[in-house]
Amino acid sequence: MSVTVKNEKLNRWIREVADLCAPDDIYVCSGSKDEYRLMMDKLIKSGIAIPLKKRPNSFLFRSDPSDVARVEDNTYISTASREDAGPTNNWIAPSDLKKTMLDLYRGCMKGRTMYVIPFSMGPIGSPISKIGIEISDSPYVVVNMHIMTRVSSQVLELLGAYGDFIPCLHSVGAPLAPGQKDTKWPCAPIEKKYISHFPEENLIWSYGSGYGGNALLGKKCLALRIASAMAKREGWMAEHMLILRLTNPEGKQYHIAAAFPSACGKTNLAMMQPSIAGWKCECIGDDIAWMNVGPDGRLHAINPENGFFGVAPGTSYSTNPMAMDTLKENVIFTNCALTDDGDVWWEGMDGDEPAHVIDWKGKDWTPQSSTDAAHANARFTAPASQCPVICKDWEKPEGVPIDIFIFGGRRTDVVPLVYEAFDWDHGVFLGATAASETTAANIGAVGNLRRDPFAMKPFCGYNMGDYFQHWFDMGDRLGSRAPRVFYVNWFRKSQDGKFLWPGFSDNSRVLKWICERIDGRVGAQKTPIGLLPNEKDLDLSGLNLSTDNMKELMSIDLTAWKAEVPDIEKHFSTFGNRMPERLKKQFQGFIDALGKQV
Ligand code: OXD
Ligand code: MN
Repeated sequence: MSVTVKNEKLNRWIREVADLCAPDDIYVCSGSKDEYRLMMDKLIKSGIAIPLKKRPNSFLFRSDPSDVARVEDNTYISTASREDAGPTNNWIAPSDLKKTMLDLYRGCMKGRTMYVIPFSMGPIGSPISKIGIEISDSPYVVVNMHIMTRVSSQVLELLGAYGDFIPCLHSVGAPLAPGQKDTKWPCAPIEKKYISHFPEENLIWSYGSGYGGNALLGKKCLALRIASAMAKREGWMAEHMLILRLTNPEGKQYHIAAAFPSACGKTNLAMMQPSIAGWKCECIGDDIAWMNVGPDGRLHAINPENGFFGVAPGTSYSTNPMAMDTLKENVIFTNCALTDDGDVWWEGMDGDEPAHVIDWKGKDWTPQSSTDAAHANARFTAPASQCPVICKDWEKPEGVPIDIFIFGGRRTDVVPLVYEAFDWDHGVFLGATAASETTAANIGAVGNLRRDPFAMKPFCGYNMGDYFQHWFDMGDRLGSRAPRVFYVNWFRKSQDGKFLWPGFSDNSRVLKWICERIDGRVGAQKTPIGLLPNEKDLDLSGLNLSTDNMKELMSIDLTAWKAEVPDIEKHFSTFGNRMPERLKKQFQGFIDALGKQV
């Protein structure tokens, strides 16, 4: 049953949207288990959700083949001045963008129900949490939001009559004429998709896509793009980072926040089980960190999400056993393959390839088929609380104190396995120059190198030059209590194209070195790019890694690094006068250090 709304602003907004979008019905969500079940029942009846015989309370959805990932080219940061959105964002003036989108929204929910979804990013009632209301005409969005955020009528109670919230408007952009039969995945063509953010008024408007970050507006749109702009204004940080707790054999805890571009193994690292004896790793979050300076002067992080929206292909008991155990029940799968015995399957799963499945497009597939059975960006939506290694403190309202920041990306060459920044400012330089080969998480070419500063290029809701300055400002506030900064690359390959580092649980060896660095237990070699491990300090016990591999993993090819300089210069030049002087100084220092090593 639809919940009664007492909040004035919300009632006004619901009326405005209903007048504009003309839905057949309005339903205000309570977030209850019954609501989830009823919605799923309807989705099953209409053939949209496929219940999985092998996994209790779990369902498979198939999207339209044109709607399979985030659409960065159609994503906008709409600020009054173009400069405030900056060179990394698409920009249209708010009045023009609103005019275009209002035309699209007019009548766009005809034949559909308009769902009003009250949700909290972060534990309900925590001072760090933010309340959002998503209005959407997609029942798929409702059930996913139930898992990914805290959807609850308690949120409405918290709002009371006059409380404020972040309005997130979403439509799949596919009105139905009277009697028209719906498709299984309604959406608009690419030229009509708009994922728009108005950070100056904390407002999100999304139109035309039903997939992931385009439609589940609490995640990338609110918790990163809008939140990053709020964080800049209010003196905190909203980052594209996993959060984990590592405990050493003596019981000392270290909290790590790590930024990697999409589909670079963040979920795997967040749930990693160390291969080295006595070390323990617990997951706090796998994608987003909100961080505030605490009363102790340290940076405290919370995970604003409630679930994992992870990339399925490549996930297996060998790459991420804890994710596999998280996925046993109560999961929504999207664009995975369906096995003949009623389970999901994807490329890279354990065991033999099945002899036959129904692929993500709903067609028969056998190992002889020339296409993948699951889409490369097929996803699972799973409650974080189901993860066997979820940290007991993951919902602590005050968050966990961060000791270590790690940046990284997917680089087949040039970048060594691990190195440390000389200091905070150098760490900002490492974050600002981070680069990665592109993946399937975004619509576009796969495998090109792109600069993805702090893994935030697609998610920073304001000018990235100002974002860099914000990092310097936060460093100044934190002083000696600031986390230490490291850079890693798990993806370096040998000349013959093989990965040089085993990765996954063996990444714990790298994390161990990082912890030992901050405890002052190990030294490091100073190189032009940063501080590298001394040869004997990385714990490689029990690992059958040739010395040649290790040498190559740690090697610094100065010619290759010098070749990066023009690209960094081009990247930095795009920020014009928003480029912080301190970052220019770091860049000059890097060039000078390389120059000295001829
Ligand atoms: C994600 C992404 O889905 O970064 O987390 O694309
Ligand atoms: Mn992400």
